[in-house]
Amino acid sequence: MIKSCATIALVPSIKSGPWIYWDHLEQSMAHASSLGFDAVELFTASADALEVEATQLLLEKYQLQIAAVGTGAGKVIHGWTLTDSDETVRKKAIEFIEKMISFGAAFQAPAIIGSMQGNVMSGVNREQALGWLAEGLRHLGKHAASLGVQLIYEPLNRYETNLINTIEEGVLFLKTNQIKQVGLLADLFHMNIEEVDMAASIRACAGFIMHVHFADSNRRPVGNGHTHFIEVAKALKEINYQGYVSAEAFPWPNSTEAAAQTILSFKKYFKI
Ligand code: LER
Ligand code: MN
Repeated sequence: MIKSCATIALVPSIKSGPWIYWDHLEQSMAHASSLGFDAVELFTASADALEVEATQLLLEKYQLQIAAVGTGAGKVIHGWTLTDSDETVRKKAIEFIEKMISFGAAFQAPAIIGSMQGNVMSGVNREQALGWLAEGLRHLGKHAASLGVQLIYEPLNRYETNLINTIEEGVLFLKTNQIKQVGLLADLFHMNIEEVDMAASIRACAGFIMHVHFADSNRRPVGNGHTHFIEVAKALKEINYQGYVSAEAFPWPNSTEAAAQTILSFKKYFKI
């Protein structure tokens, strides 16, 4: 069964980002729950930004799961990535993500590595950067597996990384480097920019897709752009995808309407 999810960002310094809810954890959870969402995806400043027990109580109160936790704050706040040319920075990135994996594991939720992958920096050759990425993912994948959770790697569009831009390249990278404990995130906004045929790519990556970011072509909530969701949903059902479609979209025109539009689209494409 494919499940619904909405993103909540609790990092004030990145206010312009593509997240449905902002600022207030409990209010956001209450609203998501009232609309019938199954889960929330959290984007926090650090692994200790939220108290585990208090968060657990909120999840019970609002009958929600945590679908995943984002690690991007390590880059947006501190500038750390897994492919920085400076070894001490790469170590900080690893430590930050390890803690986020442990935080997520308290809720049986996987961590996502998106912007923390970084870029091939000037002065670094591509093989070296991909080598650091492989090393980092292998190490972090083992940490996640030791805690009984998945680790999810997210290819991003060309304006956000020059490492890996399509999910098919992502599968090839994981296979070539024998990174067995890591799966992929199919972000439908990035895929709309990079893939030749979104549905065909989803079929080609069957077995690797562990999480989906649900946004339209312009990154507005699904239904406000021109992506062909009938085809996308058909492909996800065909590969027997059983995870979340998580709305990582701009809160357009505002959070409450964005959430309502998302659940409407979720029902339209996945509940038939
Ligand atoms: C960034 O564009 C993105 O899609 C996030 O999920 C990764 O941090
Ligand atoms: Mn994403």
